[in-house]
Amino acid sequence: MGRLIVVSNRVNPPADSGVGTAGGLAMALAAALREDKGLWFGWSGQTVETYTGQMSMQKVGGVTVALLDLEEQDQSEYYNGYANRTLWPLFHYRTDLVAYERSFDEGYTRVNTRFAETLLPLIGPDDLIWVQDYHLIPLARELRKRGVTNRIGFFLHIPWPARSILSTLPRHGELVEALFSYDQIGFQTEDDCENFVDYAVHDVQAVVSDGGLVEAYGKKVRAKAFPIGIDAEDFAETLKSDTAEAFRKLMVKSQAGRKMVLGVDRLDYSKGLEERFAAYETLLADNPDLHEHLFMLQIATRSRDDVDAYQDLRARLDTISGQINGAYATVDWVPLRYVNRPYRRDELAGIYRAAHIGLVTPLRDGMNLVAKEFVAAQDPANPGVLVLSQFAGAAEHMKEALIVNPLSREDMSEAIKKGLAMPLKERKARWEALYDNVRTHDVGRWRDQFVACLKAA
Ligand code: ADQ
Repeated sequence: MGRLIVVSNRVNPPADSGVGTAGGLAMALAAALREDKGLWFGWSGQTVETYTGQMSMQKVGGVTVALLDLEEQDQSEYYNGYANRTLWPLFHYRTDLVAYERSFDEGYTRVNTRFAETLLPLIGPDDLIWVQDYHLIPLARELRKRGVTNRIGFFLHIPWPARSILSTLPRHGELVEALFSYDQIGFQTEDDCENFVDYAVHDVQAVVSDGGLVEAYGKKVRAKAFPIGIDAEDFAETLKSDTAEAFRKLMVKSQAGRKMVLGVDRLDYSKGLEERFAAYETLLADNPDLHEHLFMLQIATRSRDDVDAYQDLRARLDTISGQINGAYATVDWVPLRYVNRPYRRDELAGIYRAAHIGLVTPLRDGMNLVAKEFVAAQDPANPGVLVLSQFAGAAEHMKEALIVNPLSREDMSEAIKKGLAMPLKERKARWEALYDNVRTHDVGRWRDQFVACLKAA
């Protein structure tokens, strides 16, 4: 029996001492790799002056990782370029922010080729290869060119856009054709999967048969939704930790009896932070009776600082948050606490638990694990309310949340108000249904189903 080989842009297995602080995805992949004596391959995050193709192998937390150094030009064209300035905005429907540059295309292909060449000698005849995310769409094509016949699967963590959006990308056909070098492609939602099939059927006359087999370019690929989840069991453990409890207490104390509306996101334009602040301002403007009885805590950790759109967004959020506090704060009430520093998972768990409302309102999101973590962190006897964007992948399965359109500040403001006033009985009923889903559809199930399906392909 072969091993599992996971390939992703960055490699981050939890270190032995890092249990409770690493993300659920890293933990789930690492667990599978440990069981299978597998390998995790990717970019080291380091750049060297001249690319040598040398890779370093090491064991981290019982997982073998192989890391490749790239050149600075690779980082700017492939990572900051095609991945984060072309595909990320495009797949999140922000055609206004998409940069199309030939050099980005070239960098993307070059790095995928480099990944393939370096990985090639490590692949055994029966190994199963699982490629993660939009940075590496062409990797299977590059491996096939070099004679690899192993099963190769691909999972996309972000949305797959509608056909009309995708077709604004120069050479979009090439990108789609590259996906047909995989045996299986997984999406977060049925909607994403339908978007892919719709493109394949209309633009390349693909034939679709039972079980999601899509045939085009003389190849067949299985396209299917595999919604990702959190590691619910581990999260429950984290929640019991001393740090989580200390943070919960700290928050309760600092709330001073006021209700807390909480947002936790990477500082990213896809997360709808400006719209969220605007909705909160509408809530304050329309409801003077709520003043001093609530506050909003938005944790927005800086991300992709090298990309202009992220710097611009940060500047706008600084302005808007200042305006809200300037207009509404009193000597002993700050209506909006806006925080850019990062928090650990165990700290976040305690903060989630102290919240009355969880605001998860992205304009587009593959899944959104914050929504699931918020639910998992609630006190069953007195749970908070999740306000969730209809455009988060999570909304496909979390129907008992208060579902909102993040583009409507009135919609969101009303949902927050409704959540704050929701009777305990209704809060419990909604939470129980949500938690049941979070617990059963966890990250272990996501991984096992993807791998089992790929093995059977
Ligand atoms: P992300 O866009 O990073 O992930 P998300 O799923 O919300 O988004 O968060 C991933 C993890 O980061 C969560 O575990 C969360 O706790 C943590 N995180 C987020 N903001 C944080 C903050 N300010 N401080 C500390 N931790 C924070 C991409 C896709 C998502 C998809 C995931 C997994 O964009 O749609 O759900 O991959 O597939």
